[in-house]
Amino acid sequence: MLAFNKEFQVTKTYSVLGMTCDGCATAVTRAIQSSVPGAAVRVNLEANHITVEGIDDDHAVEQAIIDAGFEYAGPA
Ligand SMILES: [Cu+2]
Repeated sequence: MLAFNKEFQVTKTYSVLGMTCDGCATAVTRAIQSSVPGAAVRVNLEANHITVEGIDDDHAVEQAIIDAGFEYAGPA
């Protein structure tokens, strides 16, 4: 579910390694959204990037990515 809220003013892009298919993209998206309900996540598999809107907490994003089984490679 993509939720858009005008309160969401923060958009950040991160490098994430290990995502190879739509299933991976969904897993990462769900992990982040379970950590931060309402966050909007876009995944660019080719670039190994994710864009997260609505959360300004790098550590929470990192932990969600790791918990989902992928490698967090920092802000992109
Ligand atoms: Cu996959």
